[in-house]
Amino acid sequence: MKIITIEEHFSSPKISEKMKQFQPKNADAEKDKDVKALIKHYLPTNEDIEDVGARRLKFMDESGIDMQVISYGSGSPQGIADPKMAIELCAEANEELACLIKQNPTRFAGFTTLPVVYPVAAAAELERAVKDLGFKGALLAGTFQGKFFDDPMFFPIFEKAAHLNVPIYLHPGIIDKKVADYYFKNENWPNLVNGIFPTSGFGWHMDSGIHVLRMILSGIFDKLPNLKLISGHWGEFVPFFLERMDEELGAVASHLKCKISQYYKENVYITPSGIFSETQLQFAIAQVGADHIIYSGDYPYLMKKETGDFLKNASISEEDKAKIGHLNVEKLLNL
Ligand code: GRE
Ligand code: ZN
Repeated sequence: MKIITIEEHFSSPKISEKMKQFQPKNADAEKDKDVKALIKHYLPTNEDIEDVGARRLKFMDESGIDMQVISYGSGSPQGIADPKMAIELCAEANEELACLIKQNPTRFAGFTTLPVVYPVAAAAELERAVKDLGFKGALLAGTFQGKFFDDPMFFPIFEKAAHLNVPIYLHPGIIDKKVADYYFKNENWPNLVNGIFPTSGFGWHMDSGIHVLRMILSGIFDKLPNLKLISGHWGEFVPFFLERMDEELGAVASHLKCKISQYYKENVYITPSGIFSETQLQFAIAQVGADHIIYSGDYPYLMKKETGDFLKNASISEEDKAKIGHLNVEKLLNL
């Protein structure tokens, strides 16, 4: 069975070098560096994340993956606050990835990175990336400096995505420091816990689930009914709470045309991001349906040899496996 995964990352050594100038040079930056050093063994090697060629293909062949849809990983130029630099570096990152994808167009496809600080330019870059460079959508990593994308200033980006009929992947990213400190910090815990709890251990997943809910509550899907979002990690907790939100939040969200769960099931696709749990898979099918699940492995943050086998061996119908493995994504991304 054909398998396509869509939350797979790369980074460019050239862009990483240029990004150094945007890193804050204060006490927080020093602390950030400490945490980064501590979690280093959680992070992929440069060899793995920078390669979009033989090394990645070898992993894909060994783990049964036919195609990866690749996006910029952490450290993406999306976060740059200077509009000119953001526009320049995002364009450069997109061109570099497009060029790498072109060398193996049957094995790789891509999601673009966008200079969100200047949404009109981000919309233009999305159009250029899709029409001229062959990208299949965009991936937004976290918030923009603590600002969620339901803020009306970002509307042009989503309007363009809907117009081009391409999805936007709302991926987790570093959460606001005040939130991280309030929920996830405890001086009595080991530093490593203080580094992972607010990030990949829980915090940025909660943040990303809230992000999708904020998009729904903003009413954007009434304005752009064909806008499609993708949410990783089996929907970042949200599928568990659809009934509760319909009852409690839906009752007061009279500005919305539909129930929260209806938007979720119609406008959002969820992916495993390498969390290969049969319980989650069964629940996701029951809750949002096999038509709204797409496969993903989160390479190279996770490099699980069982990526292909998990889906192939799952106790679900062959029809659902095909939908999740490739049919849904082929339709959504027009592959
Ligand atoms: C991810 O893409 O899921 C990711 C990062 C950075 C660190 C860990 C991680 O982008 O899982
Ligand atoms: Zn990821």
